[in-house]
Amino acid sequence: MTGAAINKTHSPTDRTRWRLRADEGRQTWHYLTEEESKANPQTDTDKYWLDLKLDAPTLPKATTALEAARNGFEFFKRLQNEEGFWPGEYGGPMFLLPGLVITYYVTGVKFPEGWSQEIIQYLFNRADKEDGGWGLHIEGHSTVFGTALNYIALRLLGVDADHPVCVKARGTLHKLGGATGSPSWGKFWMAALGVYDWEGMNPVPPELWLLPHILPFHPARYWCHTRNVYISMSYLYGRRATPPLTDLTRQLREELYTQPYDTIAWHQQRNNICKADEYYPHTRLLNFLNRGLVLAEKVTGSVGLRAAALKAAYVQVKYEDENTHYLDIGPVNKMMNTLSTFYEEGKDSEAFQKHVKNNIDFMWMSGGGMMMNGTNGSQLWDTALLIQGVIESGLAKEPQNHEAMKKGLKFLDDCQIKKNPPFMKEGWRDPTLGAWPFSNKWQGYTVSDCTSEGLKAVLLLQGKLSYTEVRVSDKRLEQAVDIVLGLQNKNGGFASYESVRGPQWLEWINPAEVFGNIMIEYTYPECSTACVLGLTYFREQRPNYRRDEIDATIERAIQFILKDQRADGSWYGSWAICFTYATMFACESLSSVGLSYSNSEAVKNACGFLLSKQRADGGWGESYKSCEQHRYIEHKDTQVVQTAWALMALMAAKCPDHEAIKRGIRMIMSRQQPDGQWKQEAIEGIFNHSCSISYPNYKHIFTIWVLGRYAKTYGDDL
Ligand code: LAN
Repeated sequence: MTGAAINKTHSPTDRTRWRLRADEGRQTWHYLTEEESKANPQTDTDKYWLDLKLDAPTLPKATTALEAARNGFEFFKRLQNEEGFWPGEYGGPMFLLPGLVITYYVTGVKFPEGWSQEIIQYLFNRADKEDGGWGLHIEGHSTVFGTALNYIALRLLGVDADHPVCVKARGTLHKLGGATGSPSWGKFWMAALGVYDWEGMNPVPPELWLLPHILPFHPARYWCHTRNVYISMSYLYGRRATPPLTDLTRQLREELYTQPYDTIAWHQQRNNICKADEYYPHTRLLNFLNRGLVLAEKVTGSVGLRAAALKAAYVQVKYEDENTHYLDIGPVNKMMNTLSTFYEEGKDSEAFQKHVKNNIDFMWMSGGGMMMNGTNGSQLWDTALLIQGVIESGLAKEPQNHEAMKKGLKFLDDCQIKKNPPFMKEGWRDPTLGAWPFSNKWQGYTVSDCTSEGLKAVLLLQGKLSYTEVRVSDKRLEQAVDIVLGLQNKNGGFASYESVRGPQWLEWINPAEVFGNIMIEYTYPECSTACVLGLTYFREQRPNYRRDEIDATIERAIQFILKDQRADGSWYGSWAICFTYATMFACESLSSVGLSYSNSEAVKNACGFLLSKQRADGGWGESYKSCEQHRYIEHKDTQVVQTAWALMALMAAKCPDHEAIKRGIRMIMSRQQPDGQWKQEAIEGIFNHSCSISYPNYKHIFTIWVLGRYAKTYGDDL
C-alpha cells in the first residue's frame, strides 16, 4: 500500500470535493469524484471546516451584549446540520493517526481516495516549526513518542526517507536518543509493525484477565479507557503479533535508531524512556512488578496458560466491539481492536470488515489536512451546551431561532441511549438505558456529565419553550435520572463514565509514562456540577420522583465541591484548561443552592481568585501547562473562551464587581468578526493532565452563552 513515493512536491487534494455528512449522529467526510461533487455543492459547514471562503453576510455591528450574542448565533446556526447537531473537529492528540496507519499497513487495507494525501498534509503542517518533530499533542514540544510514530506514519504513507520533512524529523528523533526511548504505547505500536522487538517491552500479560475479580488490581476496576486499551494491547502482546518484514519496515529499523538494529540490547530498553516524554515516571513498585512479570511470563508460558489467557482477553475485545457497534470507546482501542480482530478472525471476517467500515467516523478533514479525532465526535456535548446558552440568553424565544431549537431537540431525542449494552455484566459495563453519551448513541457509553447536560437541555427545551413538543417522555427522563443517581461516589462527587471501582494506589502501577491519573476513575468538580444541575432542573419539573434521593445526592455533591476547592479559591480542571474552566463549574453548582458572593466565603474566594487573574485588556488567558503543573500558568495571549468561562463564573457568583465583568464582555465583543463568529485561538481542552485536545466549537458556544447571561443580568449597560 505504499503507493508512489512522495518527493518534494506533495500536493493536497482538491478541497472543493470534500463533503461532511451526518448519518444518525455519525459525522463523516467523503471525497467525491468531480462529477459527484458538481451534483452536490458544498455547504457552509463544509467550507467552514475546510477554511474555504464563506459567504456569511456581514451583520449590523453589535452595540449591546445581546446583539453580539444574536450575531454569534446567526453565524453559528449556519453550521447546524439537518440532524440538529453541530458537527466539529476534535483533534489535538498526536498519537492517534499512527495507530491507524500502522494497522492499515499491517493488515493491507487500502485508504479511501484522498485520505493518505491529506493525512500526510496534516502531519507536514503539524511538524514543529523549529525542530521538525511532533509532540504528545499539537501544542506540546517534540517527544520520541510523537516523533517516532508520526515519522513512521509518513514513511508508511509513501513519503521518502530523504524528503526534507523526514530528514528533519529523523534528526530530531536521533537527537532525542532514537526510538528506543519511546514510552510504552509507542514501543507497542512499533513492535506491532515489526520495527521494535517485543523483548524491549515491559510485559502486558493477558493472564490478568484470568484473575478473580475480587482482587483490587483486577483490570475490570481500571478506568474504562485504560481498561480497554490494555485488553487488546495484552492480546496482541500476548501473541507477539508481528507482521512479516517488508523492504520498508527493514529500512525503518535502520532509520529509527542511533545504532544498528541488530546491536540493540532489547531487554535494556524496557525502562528507557526519553526525559522529554516522561510525565509520570515509573514508580519503584511498577519496576519491581515488571521484573516479576518477566519471570512469571516464562512460568505461565511453560504451563500452557497463555492460550486460555488470550482467549479471555479476546472475549473482552468482542464484548467491547459488540457493545459499541464496532466503534469502541476511543480511537486508541479502536485501532488495537481492529488489529486484534485481524489476527483472530482474519481479514475477510465480518467483524474485521465492520471495523474498517467504521474507521471513517474518527477521521476529520480540515483546511490543514486530515486528522484523527479524539473520539468519534463531540456531537451531544456541543449541542447540549449550545442549546442551554441560547435558551439562557433568551435568543431561543426569537422566531428566527425556533427551527434550530426544534432540530436540536430532535437530535437530543435521537441521541439518548435506549437500551443497555448487550454484554453488560460480562463486559464489565454499567447500564446505559436512559443515558446520553459524549458523541452518539452508537458508541453508546454513558458519561455522567453528558447524561446530565443532555437532560438539562431537554428539560429546558421541553419545559420553557412554548413551540417545542415533548419528544422525550417522562419515563425516559426518569431513566436518565436513574443513571445519574447511580453514579455518585462515596465522597459525594461524580467521576466521568463509571463510579470509582479500584483503590487509589493503582496509580502506582500506571505504566503509560505520558499520562497522569489514568488507572481508576476520579471525582471531578466539572462532572459533579453537571449532575447537581441536571438533578436540580429535573426536580423543579418533577418534584415527586425519587425526591429524597435527589435531595441527598445534590447535598452530598455540593459538599464534595466545597471540599475540592483549593486554598487560593480555585478548582483544578481535568477536562479543559484549567482552573478557569473548573472554577466556572464550581460556581454554577454553588449558585444553584443559593450560595453567592454575599453569603459564602467559598464563592467570594472563587471570585477573588478569578479577579486576580484578569488581564489589563479585561480578558483571561490560561495555558494548558496549568493542567500539567497544577498551578495557574498564564498563556501569552488573552483567550476569548477562557474569558467567557471566567465571566460565566463571576456572574453565577453574583460578584459585585460589575466593572470587571463589563471589561471582560467588551473584550469578547472586540474580537467578534463582522459575520458574527470568533476566530480560533489556543487549544481549549485537556485530558489525563498532559494531553490537550481541541474544542473548536467552544469559541461560539461559550461566547454566545456568556453574552446572553450578561444581557440577562445587566441589560444594555456596557
Ligand atoms: C473526553 C472527552 C469529553 C470529556 C468530558 C465530557 C468533557 C468530561 O467532562 C468527562 C470525560 C470526557 C468524556 C473525556 C474522557 C477522556 C477522553 C475520551 C476525552 C478527553 C476525549 C479523548 C479522551 C480519550 C481518553 C483519548 C484517547 C486516549 C487514551 C489515553 C486512551
